[in-house]
Parts: sequence; structure tokens; C-alpha cells
Amino acid sequence: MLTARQHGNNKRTLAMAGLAVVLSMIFYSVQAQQLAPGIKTSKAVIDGFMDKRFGMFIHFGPVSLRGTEIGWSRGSEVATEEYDNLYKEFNPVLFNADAWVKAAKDAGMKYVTITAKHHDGFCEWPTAASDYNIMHTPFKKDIVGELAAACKKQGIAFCIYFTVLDWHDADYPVHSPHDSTKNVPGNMPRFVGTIKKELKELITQYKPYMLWFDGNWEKPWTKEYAVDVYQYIKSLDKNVIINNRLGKGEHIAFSSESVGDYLTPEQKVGALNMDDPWESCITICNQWAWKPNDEMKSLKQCLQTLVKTAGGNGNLLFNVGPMMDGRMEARQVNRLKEMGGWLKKYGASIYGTKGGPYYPNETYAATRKGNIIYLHIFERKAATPELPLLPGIKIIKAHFLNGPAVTFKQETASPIIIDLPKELPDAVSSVIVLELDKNAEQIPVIK
Ligand code: JFZ
Repeated sequence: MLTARQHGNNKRTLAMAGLAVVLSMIFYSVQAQQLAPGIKTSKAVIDGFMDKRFGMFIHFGPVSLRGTEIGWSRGSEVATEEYDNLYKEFNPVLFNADAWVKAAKDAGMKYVTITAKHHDGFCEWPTAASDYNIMHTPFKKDIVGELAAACKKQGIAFCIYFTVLDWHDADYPVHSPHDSTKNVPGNMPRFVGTIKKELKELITQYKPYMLWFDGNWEKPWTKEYAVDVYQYIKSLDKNVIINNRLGKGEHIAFSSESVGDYLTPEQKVGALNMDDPWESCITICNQWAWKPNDEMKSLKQCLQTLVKTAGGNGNLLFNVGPMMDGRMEARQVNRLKEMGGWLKKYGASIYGTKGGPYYPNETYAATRKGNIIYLHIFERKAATPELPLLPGIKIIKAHFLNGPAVTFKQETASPIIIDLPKELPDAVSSVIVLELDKNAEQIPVIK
């Protein structure tokens, strides 16, 4: 029993506690709009990421048994009930993390990003947060862990794709992108608690270099949650890089809604941008997850996508969807190897360069480093193509990268004229080295 006095004290304590809650809520809602100062990923870390230029995206999961799109085909091409039970027969016995990483390395890629959890909610690592994970499949092997270990062994950065929407989790209010009658009230605070638990496992166990968030566009996800999760991640590892799909707003431009370190144009090469770091994600075929007989891009398309991306000062995250047995398609691995063959010869014009000073177009793109402009010629449209002049800058020498000299004409007031040989040294993308008398990286972008 409590005395009247104790009651009174308790009332006061309660009132004060209540006031504290209200005050902290007001403080939180103001505070939560912004990241705590000094918490953003450092420029040095982001610069290191952008120097890599080329990475592998991997979309994989039980859906690969059907060959339809990951997440999105749930409740459309594949009935929800059927989709949600696919994990019971998911057994990619030929999965070999070393082979995947080797395919990435042979392509000249510098990082690998795996769908640890896509919109269908299936977790490819043995999480304690939900039973809907790889340990409850016949396979019972930690795909995320094996891939992380293989990346470490082969010296390539390991990264994780993670969605903040989960159409499978009862706490998440949206249960289908196709049918809003499936929506439920859910419990977002609890859901955010679950994803923090999952992220803690992923970060502490696998030490990812970068986290590729997704699923930020649905209504339940707010900027406040994004700020909270960003700060939480940084409390676990201050150097992990985070894409901009953790926050709200557009994928291709920063705004007051953005939370994250870099922009993420999807299925197209981003526009030249010398100010904001960006990475285009583009599929080698059409579908993100494996699809039988999906149309594959030609070597020319693949390489020019990479070159135009580098020419715009961005990275390319090039996607492969492994088959249900865990192997990547041989034709895709071969295509990647061809890209790697080109990069072995011409990698100096891609890795560690900046884009510009010219805007990429259908005929050429440019990259630059130190006193050099690398001019990437896609096509011999003319024998003597013209380049916009470089005010106050003298070209000292021009030659094909690892190849013969190139003659050119440079006058103060007219365009630069390049003399192309009858046949370009590379059928897909030839690289001309223009050696300048000044630092090329300081040249303002030329339209
Ligand atoms: C997202 C994912 O949904 C997709 O499955 C894949 O993982 C890709 C890399 O990222 O792409 C989107 C994002 C938003 C929409 C469609 C695809 N949308 O809003 O329609």
C-alpha cells in the first residue's frame, strides 16, 4: 500500500517523467532531422570508394528457383503463398563463393555487393532476428559469410545490399506493392528494431565496406528512421560507406530528405557530376535476379557503359543474377572476363581517374588524372574528329594508350583536331592519351 504522500510524490515523479518524455520528443523531432555533426563518412573513405570505379552487384535468393524478378514477382508472376515457401526447396549446391569472387576479379571489378535481404524478406545469413533465413533451407550454409570470407581472401571489397522495406514481415505495414488491400497497421518502431538487429549482425560479423540500402520510397519509411539507422551504423563502424537509399527523396540528387553518402542512378548511366559521388547500378541482362534466356548486353554495350560512367565521374555496379544451383551463367562469366581483358590493357584510363573535362556522348568520353586526359573513342565517325578547345592549355603529346603516336592540331581559337588512323586499335573503345602542360583535373567541365 502507498501512503497519500507517496502517491503525491509518485504523481509528481510521473508528471516530471511525462514532461521529460515530451521534451525529449520535441528535441528528438528537431534533432532527428539531421545527422549528429562529424558522423558522415569521411571524404577520404568516399574518395577511395570512387577510385574503385567498377563493382559487381549480385541479386540472388529462393526466387531464382522460378527465374522471375526478386521481390517484385511475389504476388504477381508467383503467388504469394508459393513464393514464401520457395526457401524450403532452395538448395544452391553449386554455390562457390570463391568462383563468384573470381568472376568479379577477372572482370576487373574492385568490390562485390550481395543481396543479403531483398524486398521478399528472406535473409541469406543465419540471423537471430527471423527464421526466414538460409539456415531453414535445405542448403543451410551462410551465403553472406562465405562470400565475405572469399572477398577477404581474394582482396576485393565486400559490400551488402539491404532493403528497409520488407513485404514479408508482419510488423512492416505494406505487404504487397501490387495490392494495397494487403496493408496492415504493423509496428514500425518494432520493425526498425528488427532491422537494426540484423544490421548489427551484418556489420559486426561480416565487416562490410559499404551498405547498399534500398526500399526507401514506401510511406512507412521516414527520414527520422534513416537518420537513426545511419547514426546507429556509424556507432558500430564509422567507416562503412552508405548509399543514399537509406534516406528519402530522389535516387539521383541530394536534397534535404537525403541520408547517405552517394547517389544511385538505376539502369542508366548517371549524368556527369564533379561534385557529388555516384554509382549507377545496371544489369548485364534485363532482370536483376536470374532469368532463363534473358537478353545479355554485348561487350560493346558493357564496356561503353563502364567508360561512360567513368567519363561522368561515377562508379558502375554491374549486376549478375546467379542461377538456382548457385552458379553464374557461363556466358555472363565470359562476358565479364572480356571486360576484364579490356581493363587489363586500358585500366589506367578508368581506375583512380576523374570524369571529364568533356561530357560523355555517343562518340567519345573523357577521363583524367594528373596531366593526362584519356580520350575514349567509341566509333570512328570521322577521320578527323574535333574536340572543344582547352582554353590556356597546351597538348604536349598524344598517343594511343599502349600504342602508337596520334597526330593532332591545336590552335588557340579553334577546336582541337585529332587525326584518327583508318582502323582504331580497339574495336570497342580505343583510348588516346593527351598529355597536357597543366593538371587536367583542374579544368572546368566543357559542354
Ligand atoms: C530497386 C529494387 O526494387 C530492385 O529489385 C533492385 O534491387 C534495384 C537495384 O533496386 O529498384 C527499384 C526501385 C524502385 C522502383 C523499382 C525498382 N519503383 O519505385 O518502382
